[in-house]
Amino acid sequence: MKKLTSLLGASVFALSAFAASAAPVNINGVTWDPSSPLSFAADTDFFTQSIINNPGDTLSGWGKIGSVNANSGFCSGCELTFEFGGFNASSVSPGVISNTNPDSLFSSTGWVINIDFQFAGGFANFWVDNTPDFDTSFASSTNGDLWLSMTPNTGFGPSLTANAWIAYDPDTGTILFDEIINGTGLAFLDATGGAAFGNFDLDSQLFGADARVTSRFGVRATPENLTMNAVTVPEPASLAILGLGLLGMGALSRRRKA
Ligand SMILES: [Ca+2]
Ligand SMILES: [Ca+2]
Repeated sequence: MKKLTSLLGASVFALSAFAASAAPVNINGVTWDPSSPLSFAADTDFFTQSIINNPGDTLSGWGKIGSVNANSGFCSGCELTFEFGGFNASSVSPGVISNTNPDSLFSSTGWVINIDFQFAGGFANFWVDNTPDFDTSFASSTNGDLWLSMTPNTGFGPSLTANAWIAYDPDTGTILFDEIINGTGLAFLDATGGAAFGNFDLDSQLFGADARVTSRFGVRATPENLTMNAVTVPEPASLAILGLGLLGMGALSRRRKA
């Protein structure tokens, strides 16, 4: 057991040493440096998403990744787009109502209400397209080759949680769901497939998830964005371990010769 532990320790050390010395990796045209402190931080300032009014409504959206590790030239001659969907609102819980909150100044009625959203289910897909055609449409966001597919990690309960200040009409008691002032969202995702699956499937985040996604949305969210953070490796973990195995065999054969 002690030997196994030290072997594992050596593999982890070798793996991280390998990552630290690695050049930027290129997976189907998408390049990034897995050894950067952020490893893989994808950001987009444009995305479309559906509006949730009631429990049972489904959240979906799509868009184009604008930068990876703050580099907008991460996909030369190609584009990385995404879609998400199937996030079913399991609860929509109204809270505080205010006309003095700074967000209320941006409401058409002068009033806002705080709403907590929780979701169940869902999926996310990333597509790399070598004939870039993104025009904000769903079709142009979901063509090309599947780069990464993900499903929610439900270690913290819901598949997605969000909180938003939304315009409120106190005269009629109506929540104006299409007038979102300021919102944030959080989800943890597990990689399930796609060309970059092996680079992401490291269980590096809370609850053993592979990625953490945060979003800001609404008229006061500047910028409106979607950010995904993940720890990645330059090559699929299984290949890296195979490589280590070959290194080990090399060491063994050298020892035999001596
Ligand atoms: Ca496209
Ligand atoms: Ca995983």
